[in-house]
Order: sequence, then structure tokens, then C-alpha cells
Amino acid sequence: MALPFMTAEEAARLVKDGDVVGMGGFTPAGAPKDVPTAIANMAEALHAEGKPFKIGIYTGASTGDSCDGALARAHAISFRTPYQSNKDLRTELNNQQAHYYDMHLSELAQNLRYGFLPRPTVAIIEACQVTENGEIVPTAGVGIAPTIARMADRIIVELNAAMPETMRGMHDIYEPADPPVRREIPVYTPSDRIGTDCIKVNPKKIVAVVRTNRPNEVGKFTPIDEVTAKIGANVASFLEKELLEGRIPSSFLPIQSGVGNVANAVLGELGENKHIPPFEMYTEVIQDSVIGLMKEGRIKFASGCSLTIGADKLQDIIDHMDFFRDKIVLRPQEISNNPEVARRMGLITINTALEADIYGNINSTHVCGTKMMNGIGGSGDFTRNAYISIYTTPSTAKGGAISSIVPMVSHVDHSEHSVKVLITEHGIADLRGKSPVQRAQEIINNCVDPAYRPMMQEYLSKTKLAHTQHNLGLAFAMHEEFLKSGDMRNTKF
Ligand code: 0RQ
Repeated sequence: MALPFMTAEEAARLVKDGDVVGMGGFTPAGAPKDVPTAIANMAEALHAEGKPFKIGIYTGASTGDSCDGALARAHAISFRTPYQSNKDLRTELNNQQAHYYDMHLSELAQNLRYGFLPRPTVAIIEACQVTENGEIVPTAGVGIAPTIARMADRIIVELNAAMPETMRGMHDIYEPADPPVRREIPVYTPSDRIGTDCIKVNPKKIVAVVRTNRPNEVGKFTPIDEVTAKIGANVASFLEKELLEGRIPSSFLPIQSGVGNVANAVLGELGENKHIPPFEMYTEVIQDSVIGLMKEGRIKFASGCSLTIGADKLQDIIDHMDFFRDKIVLRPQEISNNPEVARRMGLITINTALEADIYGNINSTHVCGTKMMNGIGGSGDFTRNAYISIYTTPSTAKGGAISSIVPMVSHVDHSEHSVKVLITEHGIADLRGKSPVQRAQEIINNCVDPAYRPMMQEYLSKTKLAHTQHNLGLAFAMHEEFLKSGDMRNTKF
């Protein structure tokens, strides 16, 4: 059967108002581009004629601006899950123009199979290869592609010429069976392969193949600065000590590292520390700094869900596929973020907090408790199941007007029960085995910016003796002050 080649505009017309669309890829890496933009343009035209057009959208994680940005600006999204990081979509969600369900990334595929969420009717998947017998090879990110391809009635493939067919062999596609017959996921080391090198579908479901030629839409990281370098050095020295004192095996353990500028910088610093042996990664996003460290032999292997790296770095991999092929594997997020695998392998997890409190609770998602930033992403998949879970954050934000450490977080994503270590540019708070009051002193003395330390002690002095000391009337005084004057430093307890 010949493949149904057509333009992005023709393919977009196969998507109808009310459809539930699943996008392949993970972060902008491997997310479809031309067809979502064509759907957005179609939606705008329909809206101008007074006709309704909105679709529900599942993705792996965030996508590029040509997907989330275009569809948000067209007001074409009815609901969206599980993660995003686009400015226009963020505005749309915070204005409740689209309903957003923020969830652990490892759970999405199984929640779709369990019927907890509406069934995807359309799957749009970027591929470097598609065959007439229904083999689809994803590109720089996998995400939920295998599950949506299996569950959807219609599959639209973006065949991206910028992603060569030689990428085939980088992926390990595997979907577990569901309870009560699920067995263990047989991944015991980061480099274990358990699946196939492509997604296999009934070829009759492929209703469109659209030729594109688009680089990864991954944005540039801000360069490592003094604060992020110091955070990275503190993470490295903490791990070095753990290794020296025998709490981490001498062969070291696989690392998971989160998204964003801070995570990218931390990993770079960790790689530079020669007291830490060359290590493996079992993570979801493989960010820019990994590629350089791999070339230097500091990172031996990286298992992830996506290559969330700049177009130049991706080209480097494509040009040197013989070097990278046996050092990188890309898996569905259900496997890259699998809690069972994370616990078994003993991952050292390093994620970034938006806000932490003096007891070690972490807010990864909500600015001042209300405005969605990005989403919990995979941070919870890893934190709860880590060998050692580390949270990093610059001690202040917005030029010092915000203290990232507050008396009580305004939203809880990761509780004190899951968070073992907190690290800022000022130092390390090791929370293991400490009571709440001991944790508070450790965090205030070691992690809080010196400008805010007296304020935290002042807060504690206004609390009554208890297991966890809080003054419920004052717990959010710093947030309220920020909303009022734009500067937490003006807070009076
Ligand atoms: O905003 O750029 O407008 O100034 O938040 O902060 O310091 O650049 O940090 O890029 O590493 O992102 C938590 C958002 C950190 C990210 C978060 C403002 C700050 C800046 C970004 P401006 P930085 P990063 C697996 C792991 C959740 C998902 C996750 C994230 C902007 O790491 O989304 O961990 N994590 N996934 O000024 C108000 C505060 C603030 C604040 C910082 N307390 N209040 N604004 N900012 N602290 C990967 C995946 O799941 C895909």
C-alpha cells in the first residue's frame, strides 16, 4: 500500500473539532511542527467564520512554539496534559482558556490505556523513517508515541528530512502490559535494551505523511554564571563526599538530571569534577552539557526520552553516529521515567525547585501558589524513588526580590518525605534523618541567602513549640509582601 503523502494543510483538514490529538516527541525534541501549525491556521480561519474548533492535546512533555505556541495563540486547545513550557500556552492556561492537567510524565501512557482520560483519536508523530508496512521510526524524542499510535484511529506522520534515517537504532520502543498481568520492566542497567527499534502500527491507520525539513526547536540555555557554577560545584562536592564515605558505591550510580538552565549547568560542573568517576545517566531529557561530557569520556552512557539539545549539537550526533550510537538510547517516557526502574537502579536524582521551604517541601510548578510555570514533569517520578534525591535552586530570584526559600511553600509538589538534600549556591542542607526543626536550621544556615536568614529566624521565633513549627497567619507573609510591594525583603513578621 502506497503511503498517503500530502501537504501539512491537507493533513490538518483530517483533524476535526472535538478530536483528541496525541503528539509524539518529548520537549521540542521530536515534537511535530508543520501539521500543528497548519491546524492552528485552520482553527483561526474557522473561528473567523464564527465556527467552533478546539481539540484536546496530549504530548510527551513540552513541545516547540510551532505546536504549543501556535495552537495556544489560535485558542484551539480545549484541554492539555501533561507538561508545557511555552509562554503563550502558559498565559492561556493561567487565564483558564484551556484546561490543564499537570501530571507525572511516567503515568500518562498507562492512564490513557486504563481509560482514565479521553481516548486519543489522532496521533501526530515526527519520524525519520516510515515504511509501507507500518514501521515508524521517531526522531529526537519518543514521549508517548508508541501508545498514542496504537490507540488512535488516525496517524499523521511528519517525515522530517532534517532527521536522517541513520537515527534508526537509537530508540528502544517498549510498552508494558497492564495489571494484573504486568511483569517487571527488565531494564537493570541504563544501557539495557528491551524493545524494538521502531513503532509498529497497522499501516491502514496512517492517513497522512507530510514531508518536512525542520531542525530541533530547542532553545538556547543561558550560559553558566557564578551562581549556577557554585550550585554545580556544591552538588559535585556533596556527591564526592558521599562516595568517599562509602554511601555511594565506588563504581558510582546513574544520574538523573532535570530540565532548565540550572540543571544544565549543574551537570556541566558535575562532569568537570574529576573525583567523580565517569558515570552513566538514566534520565528523561538529555540536555546540551551531556554531549560534550560524552565526547570527553566523562559520561559513558545516557538513557533518556529525548535529545533536548540545540540544533548544532544534534547535528554533531548525526554526523558522528558511529561514536554516539552505542552511547545513547531513547525510550518512551513510561520507561525512561519508570519509578520501578528508578528505585531498582538507585538513581541519584537532581532536579530544580522553583521554591523550597525550611522543612524541605518543594514547589516545582506554581509561582506564588497560583500561576502555573511549566508543570511537575518527571521530577516526581524520580524524586520519590531515588537513591538520593537532590533539589537545587538559586537562593534568590528576580535580583534578590524573591527568596527561593520561604517558611511554607505556596504549593507542594514534592514533600519533605521524598526530598533528601537541598543545595543552593551558598551550601548544602543534608536533610536525611533530621527532625523538622533540625532541617529548618540546616536549611537556614546553609542554603538561605544571608540577606534573608534573619527573616527566617524571626519567623521561627513567632511560632509555638510543636513537631513542625508554623504560624499559620504568617506562613505566607513573604509571598503576600511580594505581591504587594514586589520585594520579599520588605516583609515584617
Ligand atoms: O524567570 O527567566 O523570567 O527571570 O523562574 O528560573 O532560575 O532560570 O531556572 O530554567 O532551571 O527552571 C523549576 C521552572 C526552573 C524548572 C524550573 C523564575 C526565574 C526565571 C526560571 P525569568 P531559572 P530553570 C524533569 C524534571 C519542573 C519540572 C522538572 C521546571 C524562571 O526546572 O520547570 O523538574 N521544573 N522536571 O526568575 C517566582 C520563585 C522563582 C521564580 C525562579 N520562587 N518565584 N519566580 N523563578 N524562582 C524534566 C521534565 O520534566 C521535562
